[in-house]
Order: sequence, then structure tokens, then C-alpha cells
Amino acid sequence: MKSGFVAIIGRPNVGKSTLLNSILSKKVSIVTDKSQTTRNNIKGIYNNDEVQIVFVDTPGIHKPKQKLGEEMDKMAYGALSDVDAVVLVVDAGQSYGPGDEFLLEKIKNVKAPIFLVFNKIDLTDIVKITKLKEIYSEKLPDAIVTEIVAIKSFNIDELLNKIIAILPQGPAYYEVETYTDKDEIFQIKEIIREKALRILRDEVPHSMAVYMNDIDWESNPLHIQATLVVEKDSQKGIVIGAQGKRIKSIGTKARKDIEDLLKKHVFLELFVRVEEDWRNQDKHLKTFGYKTEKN
Ligand SMILES: Nc1nc2c(ncn2[C@@H]2O[C@H](COP(=O)(O)OP(=O)(O)OP(=O)(O)O)[C@@H](O)[C@H]2O)c(=O)[nH]1
Ligand SMILES: [Mg+2]
Repeated sequence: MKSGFVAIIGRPNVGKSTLLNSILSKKVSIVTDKSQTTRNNIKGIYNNDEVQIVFVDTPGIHKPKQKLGEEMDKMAYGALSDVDAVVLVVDAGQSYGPGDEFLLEKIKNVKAPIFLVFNKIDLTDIVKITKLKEIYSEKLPDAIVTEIVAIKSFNIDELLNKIIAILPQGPAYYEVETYTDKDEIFQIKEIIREKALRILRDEVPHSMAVYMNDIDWESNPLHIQATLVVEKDSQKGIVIGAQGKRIKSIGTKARKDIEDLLKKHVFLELFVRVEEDWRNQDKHLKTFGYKTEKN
């Protein structure tokens, strides 16, 4: 059999997590329309009779403004070592700019084969994509190019086949039933964060983390208590909303997905707490699981 490790990297919001979910036909990594949604390296394991591929979804690489951003970039760079291939996802609807240059500079020493994926080709036109391809053919002349629509699972098999072609013979690293390296608590927190991010706007999504207070595994319905952490009192008000409507809506949506995940009835209790400037404090980054000791 063939097997290997493949890092999925790119700028924020280009569709890396959507691509991973599409490859696995399963929701492993949360997706929102806000940039910097993914904050950790998340493994998603693809299996068929002849191959096992351990994909690693990563935070979008960007110029960091806070310590959180530095940690996120570090995780993404960390995913690049010891991989058999790198999938570099580019938003085909965006013109080439300084953010792309920044990313290419950071990955210039990568030795593994690069699969350059132009995603969101449903949102672009032939002129734009031709121009982008010309630019990238100069910057990454050896990259293997595929055009996809991750959200519609278009051309995913073609990409997979190209990756499999270069993978070495090797053992299965995970049991076939295992589809991610993340435990249920991580997944529950991510579901809550996804629902909150989808509802919230402006600066609130970037200022938010989810803390798990308690899960009573013996209870039925399963009693989960979690806290949405923000950086300012004004954000706390926004998250709660008039008559608590917004937090209620976040809770209802999250509960449904958590029930689907755990196949159990859930009673989800959400709290909101202010932790000023937590994104710049090591102590908080550690508590919320954003410090890069290991991935
Ligand atoms: N139209 C269109 N939208 C897409 C496609 N793929 C992803 N999206 C949307 O793009 C947005 C970002 O998708 P994500 O998968 O969260 O992007 P990401 O690269 O993981 O983003 P970060 O985690 O923030 O780095 C979401 O609103 C997706 O629904 C696509 O092929 N076409
Ligand atoms: Mg993501």
C-alpha cells in the first residue's frame, strides 16, 4: 500500500478546510466566511483499499498582528517539515498581491513536491485565472497544478490521484476508523466557535475563543458547559445580543451539530467572559490550546 503525510497550506480564507472536508466527505475542520478561522493544525485521514493519506489542515499564513497570529503561522510552517507533499491552495478569484508574495517567501525552502491548487474557480473568469497561472508558473515552475471548486467537490478526485501518484509505498499510520487526530472536546469547542463566527461580524470573530468548563459524560442529555471568551465588554454585549437572542441562536445551532457528532442528546449551556487582550498573553494562548509546543 501507499501512504504519506500531506500539508494543506495557503493564505486565510482560500478554502483549505473546505478542501479537507471535501476530500474526506466528512466535516473535520470548521469553515466560515471569516479569515483566520482555523487556529490549529488539524489532521484528516483519507483511506481507501490501497492508500492512506494523512492530510494536515493549517491556519492561513498571514502577517501576524498578535501573538495568536504568530503561533498560528508557526503551526502552519511546522506542518511543512517531514511531509511527502504540500498542497498550496490559492483563491483563484483574487489577484496576486503582497500576501501571496509573503507566503511564497516563507515556503521557498520546502523540498516536498508542491501541488498548486486554484480553488473557487466558480468565482473567477478565464482572463483572471490565466494571469494568475502565468505568475505562478514563474514563481513555482515545478508545481503540479489543479483547478478545483472545493465547496462543490469539483475535481477533487483528479487532485487526489495526482497526489497518490507521487506517494511512497508505506504502512497505514492510523486505524481505518480514525479520521482525525482531534478528540471530542476539541471538536465540540470548534463547533461552538464555528456557529459563533458565522453569526458575528467585524472584529469580534478574531477576538473570540471557546473554553470548555465542563462535560458531564454520565449525564443524559449530555450536559456541556462552555464559555465564549472575548476581549472587550462591548464584544460581550454583541455576543449576547438583545434579550440574549444571539447567544441563544449560537447555542441552538451548535447543539444540533454536537448531537450529530456524538449521537446523543445534548444540553448546551453557554457563558460569555471578557479576557482583555488574551491574544497577546502566553498564559491564555496556552489555556485555549493555541501554543505550539507540538502538533
Ligand atoms: N464559491 C466558493 N466558495 C468556497 C469554495 N471553497 C471554499 N469556499 C468558501 O470560502 C470561505 C472560506 O473557506 P475555508 O475552508 O474556511 O477557508 P480556509 O482557507 O480554511 O480559511 P482559514 O481557516 O481562515 O485559513 C467559506 O465561506 C467557504 O464556503 C469554492 O470552491 N467556491
Ligand atoms: Mg481553515
